[in-house]
This record gives sequence, structure tokens and C-alpha cells, in this order.
Amino acid sequence: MIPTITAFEQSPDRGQGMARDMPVRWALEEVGQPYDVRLVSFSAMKEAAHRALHPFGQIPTYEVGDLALFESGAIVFHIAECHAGLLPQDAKARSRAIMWMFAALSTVEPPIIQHEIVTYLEHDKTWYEQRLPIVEDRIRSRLNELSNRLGDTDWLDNAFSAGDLMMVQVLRRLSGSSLLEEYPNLSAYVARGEARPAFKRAFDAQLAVFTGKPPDRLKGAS
Ligand code: GTB
Repeated sequence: MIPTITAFEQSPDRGQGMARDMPVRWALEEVGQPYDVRLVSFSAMKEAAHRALHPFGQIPTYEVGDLALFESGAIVFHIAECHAGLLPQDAKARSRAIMWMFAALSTVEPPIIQHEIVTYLEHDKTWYEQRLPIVEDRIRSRLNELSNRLGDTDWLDNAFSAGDLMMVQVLRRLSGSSLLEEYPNLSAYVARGEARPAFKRAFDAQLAVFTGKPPDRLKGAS
């Protein structure tokens, strides 16, 4: 059965792969599962039909058969459980990969989101100049700790896993800020993730929604 995911009809990031359909697409590409995409507008997201799938009126959602899921982390976890390739067979290594998925979303990402809120939504506030360096330092603390743990290894726990997929996607949110560049091993880690063929296919597919042009590999396909 082919799953259907939802994505922005018009992503505010203009196809830079920052919206949360990106990790879901990436996971599906990693495991070789074809998928359909239903594009939704901001207003359609808030309508009852979409809220039946996603109580918070957001993307992404994932439907396959009679299963409907929301929350990108839960969707990636589901994909990783249903297919080989994103979670190790060994039970302990599998638990550690899942641990890194949670670490990405609940420990590393929150200060990065705070930074986006301050930068994009609070730059006209009187306290902006005081708050920005505080939030930046919170990000630096997490990046420093993550950088120390990663060291000179390619991935967080030996082979690439769903934990790396979520962590790379979270760190990508820092693209364009100099914060990530302060940690060369983390910059290289993100570049390694982005160099994966599955990442590129996922990125191209969501970019094509913005440009209105099919990805090169699909040109001429019926
Ligand atoms: N915790 C949920 C998950 O992981 O699935 C969060 C889902 C979520 O935040 N969805 C956002 C959404 O639907 C899109 S991804 N927002 C519409 C709304 O709430 O009304 C977040 C996002 C949006 C845009 C950018 N960007 O432009 O860079 C980056 C990330």
C-alpha cells in the first residue's frame, strides 16, 4: 500500500526543506517506499477534514490503510519500524537509535526553535538585543555537547539511523546562521546527511512543489 503524506501547498521556506514533511520524505526515500503527497493550504489545514487527521491543524500527516498519524518524529519512527534500513537489528543499538531521535527533537531542537522565534518574530521587541545572545548561548551549549559526543565519527552510533536522520534535519534549521559553522564536525555531519541519495531525492521532491517543476529524475516519466 502506498502511504499518503501531507505537505505545505506553499512552504514559507520556498522549498529549502525545512518544513517537517522533509524528514518524513527522507525516511520514505531511505527505505525505498514510494509515497503520494497531498498538498494543503494554510486555510485547509485548519478545516475539520484536516483536523480529523491532525488535531493541531498542521502538516505533516501520514495515512496508510486505516492508519493515520501526525507528528513527524512518530511518522519517521513508524516508517523505520515497518521497513529495514533506519533502525539496527540489534535490540540495544535499536534503542539507542530511538534515543537519538528523541534527543534531536526534545533536547537539541527546542533552543533552535527559540532562536527562530526571536529572529523572525521578535526582532522588533525592545528586549530583542538582550535575548538573542542568551538563546544563541543555549544553542551553543547543546551543539558543544553534541559535537563532543560525535567526535570524529560519521554517525551518532555507528551506522546511519533514524536518529541521525532526525538530528541532521534538526541541525539543518541552523543553515544560514554561523552557529553551526563554529562546530566543524557538526557541519560535516550535516553535509554527510545531505549528501545521501535519499536526502537528495526527498529534497528535490519538496523543492519541486515550490518551483512547480518535476525533479530531473522524473522528467519524461509518465
Ligand atoms: N511537532 C510537529 C511535528 O513534528 O510534526 C510540528 C508540526 C509543525 O510545526 N508543522 C508546521 C505547520 O503545519 C509546518 S513544519 N505549521 C502551520 C500551522 O501551524 O498553522 C514547521 C516549519 C514551517 C516553516 C518552516 N520554514 O519556513 O522554514 C520551517 C518549519
